[in-house]
Amino acid sequence: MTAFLELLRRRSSFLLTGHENPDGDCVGAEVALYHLLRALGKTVHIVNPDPMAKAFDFLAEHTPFASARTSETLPEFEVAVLLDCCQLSRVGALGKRLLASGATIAVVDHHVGSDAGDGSVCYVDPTAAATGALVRRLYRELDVPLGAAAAEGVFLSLVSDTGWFRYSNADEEVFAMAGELVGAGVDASRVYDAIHRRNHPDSPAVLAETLKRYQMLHGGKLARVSIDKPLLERCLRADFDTDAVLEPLRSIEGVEVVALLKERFDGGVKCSLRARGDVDVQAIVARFGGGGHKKAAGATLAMTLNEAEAAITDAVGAALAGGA
Ligand SMILES: [Mn+2]
Repeated sequence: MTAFLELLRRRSSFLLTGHENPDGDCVGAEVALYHLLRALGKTVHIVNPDPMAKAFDFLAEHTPFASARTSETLPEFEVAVLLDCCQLSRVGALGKRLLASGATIAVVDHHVGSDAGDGSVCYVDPTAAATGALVRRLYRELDVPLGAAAAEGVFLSLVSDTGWFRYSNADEEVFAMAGELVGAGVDASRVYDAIHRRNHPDSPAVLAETLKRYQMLHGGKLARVSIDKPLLERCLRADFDTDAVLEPLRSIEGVEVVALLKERFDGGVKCSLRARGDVDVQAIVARFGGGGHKKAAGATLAMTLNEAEAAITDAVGAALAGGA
């Protein structure tokens, strides 16, 4: 943290970015760091590889967001900060532009192994529940008061990565921060409604169709669902967050691992694993070049959907047997 704080103090212009299809932790942490840097008198821009998802558009009320897809030129910056990821390859086509800029690459992240990524200055803590929690700690170190917009950002980070405080990473720091953030004016139910209660009219039908395809494997310990390209197209048309299928599967008694496999339009299969109990899904995806956390991890597999189903099922089976 010390080296990262030093970087914030010494440099004057920053570009904040995160992984493709930025999730709530990523954009929430960006918002919080944006307002911290502004409070320190710095020049700062948020430029993400992709446009903001509709679910998070309420953040734009107080914080400007740009997308690299629509920005021909990047603003001037001395430091690029990757949030909630650590590799330029995760930032899509923007990664090459950041590298070519010659700017210092910094990383703020809570994924396992992120200090070995592309950052020359890293603030990484895999024990933190969310990247937004790390940014909150920076406010404290620098003695900068947390404003309303930043508080909403940190709150979004926490609820995104803890599943609204249900997962085992919802630790004492998370609950203490949540109380403090609500005290600072965050309207939790407004945030919930903004994210989860503005769904497309087709979303229940798409959820039903997706859930129809789940399979129970390994004696009921693995629940697996696959989304092929035609179904993925329907999901996209209904602006449907496919992660919504994880919870009903995770809720089945005896399930230890949930696997969501999505065929990608540009080839390969995106696999997301969630664990309940002791299985380390980060170790499972590591052998496929993926990453994440012990209980939530993902990888992109250069395989057909059928091949990926078999490979993931085998790997989860080995982990369940204690051979991960
Ligand atoms: Mn995260």
